[in-house]
Amino acid sequence: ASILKQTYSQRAANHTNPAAKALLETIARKRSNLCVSVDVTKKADFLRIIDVVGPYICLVKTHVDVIEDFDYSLVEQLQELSVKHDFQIFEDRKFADIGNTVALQYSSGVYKIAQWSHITNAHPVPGPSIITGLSSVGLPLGRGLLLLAEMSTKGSLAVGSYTEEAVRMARANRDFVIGFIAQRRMDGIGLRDGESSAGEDFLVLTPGVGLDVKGDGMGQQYRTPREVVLESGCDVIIVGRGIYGKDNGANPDAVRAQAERYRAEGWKAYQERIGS
Ligand code: S5P
Repeated sequence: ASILKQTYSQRAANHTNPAAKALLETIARKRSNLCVSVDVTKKADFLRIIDVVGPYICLVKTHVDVIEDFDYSLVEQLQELSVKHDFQIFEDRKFADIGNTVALQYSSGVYKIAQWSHITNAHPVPGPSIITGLSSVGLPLGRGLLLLAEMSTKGSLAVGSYTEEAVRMARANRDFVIGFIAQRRMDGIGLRDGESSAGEDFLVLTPGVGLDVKGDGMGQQYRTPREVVLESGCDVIIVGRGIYGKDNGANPDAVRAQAERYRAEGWKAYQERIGS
C-alpha cells in the first residue's frame, strides 16, 4: 500500500535506520505524532515544559543554543525525561556548512549534539558533502538526519528545483537521511526518467502548525494538524508557541491542555488518513 495509507507500526517494521525506527515505534506506542518545539531561554522553563508535555509527545525538538544558563547537566536531565516519558530527541541545529566543519559542529564544541540527539537536521544548500560530513559522526552512533526540503516561512527560497535536489540527495543517502522538514509528502519528487521511489519511506516532520493563529508577525505561517497530516500527508506535527504560549509555559495546566489538544488533533487526522 502507499505510504500514506500505512500505519506508523507497519512503517517502523520496514525501517533500518535506528532513529527512524525508534521514532515510528514511539509514535505508535504513544499514539502521538506530536513533536513539541521548546524554544525558551531558561533551563528551568525548558525542563518544566518538557516534564508537563512528556506524556503526550513522541519527540522533543530543541534549540539548545538559545538556553542562557546552559551546562551539560541540562543534557543529562533531558535524557532522564526522555526515559521517564518515552520520547525521542531532535536538536534543530540546521547545519549548513562544508562537511569538515559540520562534522566538528555535530560532534564537538559546548553541545556535543551527536552524543544525545537522536535526530538532527541540515540545509541541503552545500550539496551532498554535508551529508558525508554529518554521517561520518552520526551513522556510527545510530543517528538520523532530516533535510530541510521546504520551510514554513513566507518567501522561503526552498522551493522548486531546490526542493527536488534535496529529495535526490536524501535518496542517495538512505542509510542516514531519514526524511525531511517539509510542508507536504515528498514521495516521487525529483525522480528522473526510469527512476522509481519504490521501497522509499521518508518521514516528513512539519513545523508551522497552530490552531489559533495564522502567523507570528515575523514570517512564520501556521496550518492546522488536519491540513498538515490529512491533506498534505505529513507524519509529525511540530508545535512550539501554540503549546507553551507567550509566557514560557508558566501555567503547567494550560501547557498540558494544549499538548493534549494538539496530540488529539494530530492523531485524529492520521486515523482519518489511514482510514481507520
Ligand atoms: O521551516 C521551518 C523549519 C523549522 S525546523 N519552520 C520552523 O518554524 N522551524 C522551527 O519550528 C523553528 O525554528 C521553531 O523552533 C519551530 C516553530 O515554532 P513555533 O513556535 O512557530 O511553533
